[in-house]
Amino acid sequence: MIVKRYIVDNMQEAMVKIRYELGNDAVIVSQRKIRQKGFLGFFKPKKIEVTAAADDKDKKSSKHAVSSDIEKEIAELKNMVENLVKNNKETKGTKKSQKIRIKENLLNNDVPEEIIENIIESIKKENGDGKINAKNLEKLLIKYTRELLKEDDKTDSRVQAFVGPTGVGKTTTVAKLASLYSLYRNKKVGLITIDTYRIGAVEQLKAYAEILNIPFGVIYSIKDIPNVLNQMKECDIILVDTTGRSSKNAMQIAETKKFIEEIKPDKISLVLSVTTKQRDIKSIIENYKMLDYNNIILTKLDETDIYGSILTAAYYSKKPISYITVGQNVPDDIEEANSDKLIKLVLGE
Ligand SMILES: Nc1nc2c(ncn2[C@@H]2O[C@H](COP(=O)(O)OP(=O)(O)OP(=O)(O)O)[C@@H](O)[C@H]2O)c(=O)[nH]1
Ligand SMILES: [Mg+2]
Repeated sequence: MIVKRYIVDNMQEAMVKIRYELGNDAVIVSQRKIRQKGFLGFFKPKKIEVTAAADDKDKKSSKHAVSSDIEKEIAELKNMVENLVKNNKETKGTKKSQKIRIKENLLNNDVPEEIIENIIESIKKENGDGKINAKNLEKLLIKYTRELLKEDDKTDSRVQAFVGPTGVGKTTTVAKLASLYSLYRNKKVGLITIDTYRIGAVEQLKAYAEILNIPFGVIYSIKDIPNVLNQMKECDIILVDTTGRSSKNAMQIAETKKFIEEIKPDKISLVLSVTTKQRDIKSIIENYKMLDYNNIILTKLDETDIYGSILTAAYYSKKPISYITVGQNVPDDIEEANSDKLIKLVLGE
């Protein structure tokens, strides 16, 4: 028995290939519509995955003894397929149908309507009255996405604070960065936490400090700040972990702000998980503006295939994305973000 999988545009094409390769007695085992990964996949027509099976003997005999009738039939089918493909190409590419497709597909990907309208407007503006075909749509999308996904300046600021909602991975990210700086970049790193709110939070960061054999300090109240910072005066890099705050609770964020104002970090990173709903990302980004963060770190990219939230985060914050994290392992699962990498994630390869 031979089983083969075909990725085709339509069933006629599948039939031609199956008959030619597996013979007349081949049977179709399954067929399903498939789509490519990433945003660009949404703009491409769906393909069909067809699995066909044939007896080994059938294939050999039929392949060698294709009768002229079958050859004729194949030629006809080929012709049909070519015509179909041609017609398809001609009907695609009108401005209206592309616009509707962009909208539908981005909505499917959970991208907020406002961003979609903005994308369509930019493409319309850029393109004038010209016809949009799949190819220049791709180009414009890449261009637009690149504008949104600004590069981070990547300066290693001395005092860096990490803020964000509960459970997004702030402490884990701080531990990853502490390891990178101390093990790979030979920096003297100090760790500080102001999270004395969640049970076990102090111990969590302290454990990493002990493994890395680096100084560790806890800020219980604002008056501790000068002292704890002073203990770390020898450090090249000081990473400050904070309490997870619900973005809906402005009072809690204001509480963190009091500490941040006194610590005066050189850089504040807003840590966000890409598994967060798009609408929530928008409100987190807005409500945390109170803390005047400089850049964004996106976590848990390993937990999803839909990367629309990268675009959402960049669009609403207008801040660069500095790191992405891709798993629970310290320190391995963190990567510096750059525009090319982010564009690939958002739009697909
Ligand atoms: N899959 C995955 N899990 C992650 C990632 N980063 C962190 N986590 C996990 O997310 C959970 C919460 O991580 P923490 O670092 O404690 O999150 P936090 O933001 O400090 O949480 P709070 O201090 O409670 O606000 C842990 O189980 C981490 O292992 C990541 O990139 N991918
Ligand atoms: Mg934490």
